[in-house]
Amino acid sequence: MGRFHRHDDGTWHDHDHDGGGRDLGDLSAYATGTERVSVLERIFDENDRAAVVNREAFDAAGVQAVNLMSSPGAGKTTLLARTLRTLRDSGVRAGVVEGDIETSIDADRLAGLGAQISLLNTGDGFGGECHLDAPMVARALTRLDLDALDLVLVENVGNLVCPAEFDVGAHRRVMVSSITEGEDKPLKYPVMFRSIELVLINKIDLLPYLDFDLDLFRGNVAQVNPAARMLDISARTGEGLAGWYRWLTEPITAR
Ligand SMILES: Nc1nc2c(ncn2[C@@H]2O[C@H](COP(=O)(O)OP(=O)(O)O)[C@@H](O)[C@H]2O)c(=O)[nH]1
Ligand SMILES: [Mg+2]
Repeated sequence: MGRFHRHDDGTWHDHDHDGGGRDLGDLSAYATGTERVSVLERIFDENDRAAVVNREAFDAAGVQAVNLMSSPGAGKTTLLARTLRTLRDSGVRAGVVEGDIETSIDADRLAGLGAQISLLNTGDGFGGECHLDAPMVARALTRLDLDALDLVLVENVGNLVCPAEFDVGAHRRVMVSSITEGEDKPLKYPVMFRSIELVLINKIDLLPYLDFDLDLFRGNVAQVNPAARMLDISARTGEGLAGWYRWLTEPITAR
């Protein structure tokens, strides 16, 4: 599943080879015309069907699910660690699907914070995929007791391309973009920035040390996704996180 996937430039990519991936260009070496289209449609159909099943499982258990995406190192796990503590203190029962190609480093960092954690290593039987797909998340959900949860946070594999293209069955998508990554990323990765409803602009504590132009970045986000909400945060200091907790728990407290 999820072996071929679509890139922003319309080419396709094969990731069934020791995690490295192989560029297939327009796939003309494999198939042509309607045959090619049907292969790709089948892959996305299969993912989308599994995503619907995941969402139904969340809904049946009254769980709100959020897909958290970013490039590697933007601060997803740091943010999650802080978030899990706050959720625990406010009585929100949280679970995490922790997606990484290899290692349990992040899952270990999130242990002991009151949340159920289900680790998914895509290098472990999933071909080293650069993203989570819905069937993988379905597998991870078998290790969570959804009936005992209010919220599931999915930490996707760090990547600004692949995760945007796979619906994992979450209700909402959010990305962390740190100011060390530069202002141009919304323009370079528009599919990702278009796929989300909230951008957490992270590492704002580093602003005095960088030449990052916050207004330029915000303008670039708005250019590719005018509806996107943005929040300046520091997962390190906790600055700006009140807005994040409000966004995260709104659907739960509104019930
Ligand atoms: N200065 C600063 N560093 C941060 C912040 N958030 C994360 N980091 C650091 O960035 C690095 C990568 O963070 P991590 O949470 O592992 O990112 P992930 O790969 O997206 O999960 C770590 O060294 C964190 O301590 C922040 O808000 N400010
Ligand atoms: Mg991480």
